[in-house]
Amino acid sequence: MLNIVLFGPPGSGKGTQSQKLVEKYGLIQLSTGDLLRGEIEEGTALGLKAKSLMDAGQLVPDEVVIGMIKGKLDANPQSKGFIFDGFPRTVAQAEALDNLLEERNESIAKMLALEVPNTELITRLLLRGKDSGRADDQNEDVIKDRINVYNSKTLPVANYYKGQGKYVSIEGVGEIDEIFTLLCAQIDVAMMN
Ligand code: B4P
Repeated sequence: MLNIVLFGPPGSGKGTQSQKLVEKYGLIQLSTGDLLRGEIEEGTALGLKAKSLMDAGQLVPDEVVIGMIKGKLDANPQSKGFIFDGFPRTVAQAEALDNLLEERNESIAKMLALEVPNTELITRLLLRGKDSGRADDQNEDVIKDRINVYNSKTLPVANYYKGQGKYVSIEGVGEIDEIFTLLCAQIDVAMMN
């Protein structure tokens, strides 16, 4: 099984690249953002609780997203591996993920971290906001709040994986296919180990 964490600030291309990686490698994408938006669409109690936090650019509580990931791991025991997209976003989530994988005799192979400057992130998200209907992409202040939350709560997750020797920085500005090639090169190496 090959398990990859695709990491980066909001708008760095995690969702975009995950879809291409799924197609090429047959891995399962676990995007906590997509899972939460699914709950909102279905009008579940969890979705209702998550919506106000997401619209304001804040993180949903750790136990909620950890529970969702556990459910998906349990539901896909035969998977070739997972791409964790937008998860973990806190050190507590990273620790919980390690525990969940350890219980299954699995581990994270690499964290691939997309590096994109803030100005580019804001431009991309405002552009997506024009037709995505996502409230969190439509207001520049909310986007800036999301970047601030990323810097304070999520960036420490990079150090967590650096400590395990699993962190790899990837240039996230450029053509989508060029960035995809950089990611694939890292995944191909991980698959050989
Ligand atoms: P997410 O759904 O994870 O949203 P995101 O980080 O904003 O998106 P992503 O980074 O995947 O977007 P992409 O670059 O692909 O999270 C939304 C919210 O959910 C969070 O704020 C939080 O409230 C909650 N949440 C999710 N996970 C959580 C967790 N684990 N814990 C707690 N709360 C959680 O795309 C951005 C745009 O850029 C697209 O329009 C794309 O076309 C464009 N783009 C991509 N690559 C490009 C390139 N190379 N050049 C130009 N444009 C590009």
